[in-house]
Amino acid sequence: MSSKLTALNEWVDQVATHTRASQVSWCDGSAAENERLIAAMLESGDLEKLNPDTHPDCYLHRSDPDDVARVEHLTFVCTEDPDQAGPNNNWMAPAEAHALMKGLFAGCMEGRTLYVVPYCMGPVDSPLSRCGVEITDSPYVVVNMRLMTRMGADALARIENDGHFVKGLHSTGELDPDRRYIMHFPEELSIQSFGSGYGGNALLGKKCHALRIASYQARTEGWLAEHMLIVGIENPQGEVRYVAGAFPSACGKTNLAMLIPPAAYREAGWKVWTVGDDICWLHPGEDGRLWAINPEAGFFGVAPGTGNKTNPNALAMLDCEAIFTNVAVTEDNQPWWEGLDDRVPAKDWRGRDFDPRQGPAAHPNSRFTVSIKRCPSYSEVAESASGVPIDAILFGGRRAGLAPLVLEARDWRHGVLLGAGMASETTAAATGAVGVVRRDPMAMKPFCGYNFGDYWAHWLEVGSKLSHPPKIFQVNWFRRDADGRFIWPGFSDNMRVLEWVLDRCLGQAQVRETAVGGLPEDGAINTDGLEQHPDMEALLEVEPSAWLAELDDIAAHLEQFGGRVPGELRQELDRVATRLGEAG
Ligand code: OXD
Ligand code: MN
Repeated sequence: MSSKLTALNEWVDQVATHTRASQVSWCDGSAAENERLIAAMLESGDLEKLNPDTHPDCYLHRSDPDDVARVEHLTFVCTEDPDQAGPNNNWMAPAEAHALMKGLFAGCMEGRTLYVVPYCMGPVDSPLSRCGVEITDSPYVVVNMRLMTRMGADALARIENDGHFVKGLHSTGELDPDRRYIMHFPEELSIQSFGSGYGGNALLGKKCHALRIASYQARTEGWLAEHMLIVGIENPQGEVRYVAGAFPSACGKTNLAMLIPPAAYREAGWKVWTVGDDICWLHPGEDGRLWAINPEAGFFGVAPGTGNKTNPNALAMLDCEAIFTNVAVTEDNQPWWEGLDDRVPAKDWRGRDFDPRQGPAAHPNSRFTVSIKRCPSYSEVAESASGVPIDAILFGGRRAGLAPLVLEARDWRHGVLLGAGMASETTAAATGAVGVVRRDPMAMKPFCGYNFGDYWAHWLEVGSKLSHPPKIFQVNWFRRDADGRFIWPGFSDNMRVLEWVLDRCLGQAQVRETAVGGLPEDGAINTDGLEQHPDMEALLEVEPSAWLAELDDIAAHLEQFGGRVPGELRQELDRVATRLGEAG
């Protein structure tokens, strides 16, 4: 091993000694290694083989029933100064967190193999990518990391070249919820996660590295690490424009990233290309535009609700080489979840005979893991070292009322306010109550590794460096009528909104300026061919008194961050409120 890797070797030795691991295995990411790990997990019962005729090389993992989602209340950002982490994070002093974790990790790998997993977030040859090494005692984590990141020998070679990497230490421990912590040390570029095997808590490249640690790092280096999908829209002239979109967990990012345009659009020559479904790293380019890479190499998607109407591309990629976690199975051992089709499953996610009285067959946060390359709409630009230029940024939430289908920000500063004011109903992706409206700025509430006040200032700073910034829009696919029914059909028909958005980027489509932002003019959103004509007036309604109350609530939310909130953001809020008052 070269001298550049000394720090890595020393760290591995030190962890192996402290955890009393029985063996150390350096992962090279090869197919042979993957096969060995899968065979061992089939043997131990960690994985079950699914129907090899319908789903070759697909496996089911049933997690501990108490370990099925991210645990935000056990997730900490540990910086010397608590204000650095901000009220948006749980904070613990680094020394205290280190002492706590040292106690938990002591001897925890006795009788277990310690896997060293080198990985690269982003294309291995891209200057925008960043590497990490995860030490874990979970073979399930290793096989998932192989799908979700560029893992193994190439990543190790890059680490040797870079000379630095993010250190992630993980053990499933005893899966005891009372001995479970996800600790981030942004100042040390390190992560320690104990007591959970669930994706967002255990696949450390994803939320822990690519969002919490990377957002912190991005601030010091002048870029943005965001909870966003990246999608390319090709028009009939063959021009592709890229859109990034931030939506809270389980609000349809994966579906939007893989959208298939409605028939009339397809016939006219529109195509949609998938670049990423969850995380986006945005860098100001020399041309004054914002360039994006997807740091991930796979999807860790929510299974329930994925069906032929909502996301046929996802279904097509899930019939081979996928890992399913906490889904149900049919009589003939095919994976099944609510929203897939009308078959009745045989076993639920806990492996019990399915009985609807015991709740849904698949866990509401059950997941699939699969390589992005298996997606029929996968775009090879996902491998581009320079990334893709972004024309539009969407901020979306799940809101039954208030927020219109689409709203255009007047400029970057107004767009940052729309992002900072985002709110959404909570979902099953995290433990806790579902369906409660909470503020989720830029969909980063669970993922921003530093104080939101500083984060918004950083957004404004990045915008000031862009001579051609993307246009920013707020969208809401989830508005409901008085009877609680969704008004907008969503899914592939969201293409209609994207068309308007992209036309706006070219300065073409018609817009009606209002106090809160630009709305599509009557008839500007194409509704031709929709089975049912949606009530566009209700979808685009902006009710001044409700918005004034919303602005008050946003102001109160910003106040939590006190002096760290940039003055410009406060001024922007006042400006919108004044205009709204005048208009009212
Ligand atoms: C995810 C999440 O897993 O946001 O992507 O929870
Ligand atoms: Mn996510």
